[in-house]
Amino acid sequence: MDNKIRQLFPILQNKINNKPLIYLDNAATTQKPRSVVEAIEHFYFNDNANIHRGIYKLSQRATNAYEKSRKNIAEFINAKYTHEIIFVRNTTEAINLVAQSYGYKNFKPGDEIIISTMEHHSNIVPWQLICKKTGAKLQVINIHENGELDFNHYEKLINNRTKIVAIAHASNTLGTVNPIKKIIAAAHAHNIPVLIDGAQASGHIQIDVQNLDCDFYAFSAHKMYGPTGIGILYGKEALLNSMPPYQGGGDMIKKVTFAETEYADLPQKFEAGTPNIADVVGFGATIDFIKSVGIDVIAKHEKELLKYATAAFSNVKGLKIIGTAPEKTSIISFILDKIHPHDVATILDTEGIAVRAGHHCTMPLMEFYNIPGTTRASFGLYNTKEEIDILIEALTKVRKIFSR
Ligand code: C6P
Repeated sequence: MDNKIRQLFPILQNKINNKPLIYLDNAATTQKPRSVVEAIEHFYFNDNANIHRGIYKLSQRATNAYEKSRKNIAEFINAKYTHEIIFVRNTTEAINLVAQSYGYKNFKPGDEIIISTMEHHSNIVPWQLICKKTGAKLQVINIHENGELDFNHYEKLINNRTKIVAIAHASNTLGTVNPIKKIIAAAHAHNIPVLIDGAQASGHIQIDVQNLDCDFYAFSAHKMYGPTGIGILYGKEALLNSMPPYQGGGDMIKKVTFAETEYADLPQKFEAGTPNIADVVGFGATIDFIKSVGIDVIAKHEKELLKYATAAFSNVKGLKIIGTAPEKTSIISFILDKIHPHDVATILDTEGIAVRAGHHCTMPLMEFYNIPGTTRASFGLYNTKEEIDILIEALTKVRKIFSR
């Protein structure tokens, strides 16, 4: 990846603690290119009005910009219909929507929901909430020590009580990319729908929802160079049509009387209230940005960084990588001797290096590995091998400080 890409991200010119910023926390959120920020600014300066309501020109312009983004995203993930894209705040809200709407309608006491040991809390807690309401229960797929899913165990868990499978495309802590096509096919053989948590895949891997044949797919714009506060839930038309809205309000109705309400068609049925219009527009610009670079180019660059970093990390004494599955995204979690991950991250910060430390919202996974947390470096399209070299040097420094 050339330097031109880095120049598109003004924040990367920053100094932190008098050192050039080395941003390696892309799994938490990515930085934003100028084009995305400018698209949001342009919207507020030129097109801002509420959508779907106005008779006047400006409101029509705002509506067009909003709906254009939906179309852009639908095409990007190869959805069959644009109205299969529901705008939500983030991946978390998308999963809550499915749990509260699909789950509330379909789950009965004794029913089962399959998730896995490596899930983010956002793909655990929403299911626990609906389990409490409906009497359904969670079944958890085991993983192997290297962070790969135990597919045999998954197949054993599927039975006639299984009502949904909800699984991460890629793990935010381990980097493991799950064989979701196989997972989906196995569930569909029993007519069980599958939700994919795509938070760590979108922006890194080409997503084709029709090819995957997933029933639901969720992701957040902010993890793919887009704005915070906006994400999508993709759902197959028939499933979304069968589900009740889980929030009521303006813009999701056809007719309201005090006796009853007739809901709007998709996608409005699930978009109650004034949405995050400007960030939807920014999300559209994000897709344009990714397309202009090329998702394959991004994937190739990140693969190279992962390979380079994995080799470099194995030369650091006392460092153990947590998560060594053969298929990974550009995420490396590690422990360094007995040094607490927070101490590692704090010292790295003094060198201008931003990494995340802790349980990464995967506490059950930490329990599986019997560790309190890890330090995590996660790479994006603007990261370089030189930055990895500086990280390695800094880790050696951390070890020295703690060996005194
Ligand atoms: N993981 C991380 O540092 P939201 O916050 O809704 O945009 O994304 C939630 C989420 C869901 N699933 C996975 C696999 C994720 O990684 C995340 C977010 C961030 O790892 C913040 S905790």
